[in-house]
Amino acid sequence: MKFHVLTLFPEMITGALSASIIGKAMERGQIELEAVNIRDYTLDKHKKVDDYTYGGGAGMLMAAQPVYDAYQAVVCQDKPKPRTIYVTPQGATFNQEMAKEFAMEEELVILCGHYEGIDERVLEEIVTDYVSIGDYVLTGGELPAMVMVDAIARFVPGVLNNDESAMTESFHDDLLEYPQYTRPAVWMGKEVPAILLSGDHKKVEEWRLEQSVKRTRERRPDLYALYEARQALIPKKKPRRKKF
Ligand code: 6GU
Repeated sequence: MKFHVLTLFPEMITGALSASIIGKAMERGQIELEAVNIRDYTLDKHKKVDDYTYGGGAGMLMAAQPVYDAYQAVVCQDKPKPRTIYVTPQGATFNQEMAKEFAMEEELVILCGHYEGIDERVLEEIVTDYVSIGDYVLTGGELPAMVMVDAIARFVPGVLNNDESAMTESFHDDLLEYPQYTRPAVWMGKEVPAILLSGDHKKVEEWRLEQSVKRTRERRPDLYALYEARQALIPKKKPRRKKF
């Protein structure tokens, strides 16, 4: 899968995403990441990409021309238009389902805004999806773009190893992860729950599900309500969970 990130700060994107699991996936050729500097496409002789807003008001706006030309440089004329995400607090809130859906695309363009935003006309022309990462305002779209690339790339086949993907796919829907422990068995006087040392796999699974349910109820009542509603619909089926 190929990501094209249109940004004024390409080094932010490539720097942060070349480490760890995503970096490894790029080395293996499972994902490609191209950060395109919108400034390289301005026709302004001073390399300016922003301008004042019509109608007045504070702040500057990214002009349509450099954004459109950067977009044209990454899309193939003979292929259908790729899905193009504009990262904006005015978008729909990003979630795991959206990550999964975007991961089915062969190519994805992610547009990062700066200043007070981007001229509406170029957005109308190229954007297919308006996506936010939550209800707070950041100084630019780069961090949200990185968040999305990371979350989407995890769903590309081969990016995660077996252990990592088993952790996400094989448990029970809508529940948070249970608490986990590693050696030593006693740390600062605190003991690992005895059941985890018992070797009784059935008991361990029951304990983990119980802990997941308790944790979800306490920390994410919104998710817990979903879980309960789903359980009520499928009373006979063994509960399944997925990790967040
Ligand atoms: Cl996608 N962009 C900006 N600038 N701020 C945000 C955001 C996006 N999502 C949450 N806050």
